[in-house]
Amino acid sequence: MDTNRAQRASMAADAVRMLRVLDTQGHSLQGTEYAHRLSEEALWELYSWMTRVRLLDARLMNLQRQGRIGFYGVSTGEEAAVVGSGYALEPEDWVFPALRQGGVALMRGMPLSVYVAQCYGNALDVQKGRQMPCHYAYKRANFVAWSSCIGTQLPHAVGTAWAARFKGDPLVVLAYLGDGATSEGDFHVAMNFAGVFQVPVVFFCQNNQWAISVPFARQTASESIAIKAKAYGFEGVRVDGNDVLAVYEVTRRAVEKARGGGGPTLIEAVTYRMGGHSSSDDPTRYRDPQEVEEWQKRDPIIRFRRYLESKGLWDEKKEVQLQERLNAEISQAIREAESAPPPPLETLVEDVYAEIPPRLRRQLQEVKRFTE
Ligand SMILES: Cc1ncc(C[n+]2csc(CCOP(=O)(O)OP(=O)(O)O)c2C)c(N)n1
Ligand SMILES: [Mg+2]
Repeated sequence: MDTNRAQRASMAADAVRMLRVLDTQGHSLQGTEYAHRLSEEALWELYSWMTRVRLLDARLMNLQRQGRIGFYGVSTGEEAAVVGSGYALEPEDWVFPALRQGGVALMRGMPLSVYVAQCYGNALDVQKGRQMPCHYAYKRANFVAWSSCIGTQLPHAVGTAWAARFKGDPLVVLAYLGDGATSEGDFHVAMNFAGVFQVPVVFFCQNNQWAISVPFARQTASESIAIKAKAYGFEGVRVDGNDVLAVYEVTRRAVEKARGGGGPTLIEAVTYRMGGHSSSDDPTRYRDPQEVEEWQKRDPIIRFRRYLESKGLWDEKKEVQLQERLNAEISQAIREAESAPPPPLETLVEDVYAEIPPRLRRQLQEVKRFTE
């Protein structure tokens, strides 16, 4: 085999086999080419982020159940995919999220109180209550608002990456999607354009096995999602999405490659949606509880905890302290969000026209007469 053919064959293999650093018991796999090189602080930081996301999801889902926020979608079971990929970015990079990557906004500097306020749509919410809950955006973190329409963020991400290439900005765009989004036209349009123009984008697909009630088996007849990249002329990599070290390593490599002018990569992180699709869903109506039990054994946080324990970096006491600290942070953020007023009525007519037209001013006055 010549070098190119050998390289292509190895790329195709990576798109089907699943790359791993830790086994399900948290043991480091020997001889892996994806061996990590993170400091002890970085390992603990990854663990803390995963734990923060899990606790935050549980607390916010409770707020939804109490009728204090309208809607919520957890990323429970997918924390390694979210945190491992987000950790591989630099501050100048851009993120186009899908439904479950709010944790990445936090990792990139979105304050927790602003994150919680987004779910309330109040005056602290930077989007002024105009988005559905869980559709976070934070400009200083280059974290772009998500449209609920599945897959639409992908052409936007590719356009942003293309613009960066034109301008010579050495930034990378991380575009998230779910397995369901791979059946949308926008996915294929984005992949094709990214391949032809070799833009610095990394597509990160959280294959959590379900798209609301549609199982992965009904989503594609391909061997994997990652292999779809081959048709568009670039690399696809399949990684164990519940192995935070593997996710980090694979994303880091893809980001480095894109930054160096090496073009796009499609990463498929194989994971599992442990909860319902959202607070509006009841998964017991369409999926086997045994399947959930099986995946619970592969819980990404427990797996990583075992690894940390084996390295002497985790014990019960540290866990209790961490959870107490995180819960206190979350409580404080909820208190701040709940004490904020609703967005000012003026926001109803702002941000569309450079100058508010007289007709909208009149309507605003009329609304004020009814509400004051
Ligand atoms: C274009 C479009 N079609 C259908 C829907 C309804 N819908 C909302 S989420 C979703 C499933 C998304 O599944 P996936 O991409 O796997 O992401 P996940 O929710 O599993 O993270 C669907 C079909 C939508 N929002 N937009
Ligand atoms: Mg899915």
